[in-house]
Amino acid sequence: MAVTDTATGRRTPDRYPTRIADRPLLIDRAEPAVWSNDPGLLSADDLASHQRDGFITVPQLLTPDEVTLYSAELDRLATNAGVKADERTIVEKTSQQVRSVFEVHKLSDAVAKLVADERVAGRARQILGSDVYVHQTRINYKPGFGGGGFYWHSDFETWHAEDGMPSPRAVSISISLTENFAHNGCLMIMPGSHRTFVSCVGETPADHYKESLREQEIGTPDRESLTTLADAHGIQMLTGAAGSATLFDSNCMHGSGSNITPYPRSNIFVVFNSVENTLVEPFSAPSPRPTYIGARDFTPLPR
Ligand code: 6CS
Ligand code: FE
Repeated sequence: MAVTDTATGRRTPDRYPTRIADRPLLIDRAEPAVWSNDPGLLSADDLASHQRDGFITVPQLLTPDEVTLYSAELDRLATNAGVKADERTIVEKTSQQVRSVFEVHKLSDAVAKLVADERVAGRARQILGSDVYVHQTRINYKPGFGGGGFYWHSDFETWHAEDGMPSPRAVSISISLTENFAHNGCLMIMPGSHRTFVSCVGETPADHYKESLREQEIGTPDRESLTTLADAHGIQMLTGAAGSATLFDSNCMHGSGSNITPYPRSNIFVVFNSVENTLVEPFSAPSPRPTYIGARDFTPLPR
């Protein structure tokens, strides 16, 4: 199977078929997680653990003053009536609390500056071994007393099927702006799961992304595949102080629980894609998602 880019006529083979069969499949990943040994803020040990586990933790990425600055920005956006009414804002299923705001780097100059910061984009370039562009940014607020969880999934499975991302040569960074505890819905990752692509069952309905961003059902792995991966790799809880960060590979099996504590788990997520891995037509969806979820401006971030 392949997809043809209608703009260029370029045909791209589909090495990760998903949402096309009536039973799940486990496919060995062909590509590395780390694409260079370039020197930079990440040490050789950091790069080795990203290659092995699929993620790296950065205990302090932001200074306390920066945490204060970006937290104020998150509060401004969450309480801004225009932002709340914007199509890029997703509210919780069970309440009208803001769940996520997408394309936040276009809504906040401060976030745009952070995205391009060497501490953030530079680490992504080191891992991906190329120039990078922004595929997606979002704030996940996960408010106290009811912030919804995110069921197990591979981001790459969705970005491949619905956005047309050819290979898993993309990396996310989750920057914590509140303390991420085990009890308030921290990120959970199966270390090493990024080396296996789980092909999911169930065709992608047209225009289902809005609902999916509130509670994903299509593109979620079956329980047998999840059990196989959890038995093989275990589950690690990525806790950390405000200002800490986690870089994680696009194909990590990850999720997070709901938050019934009084303490919000608010993080900024930035997804960097390699300029060598730009989007083509969706591999398994009737049409691409809007560009505020899967960007189609492939302009590299300045070094
Ligand atoms: O579909 C997406 O692009 C978004 N959904 C999840 C559950 N994680 C990645 C991303 O934010
Ligand atoms: Fe995700």
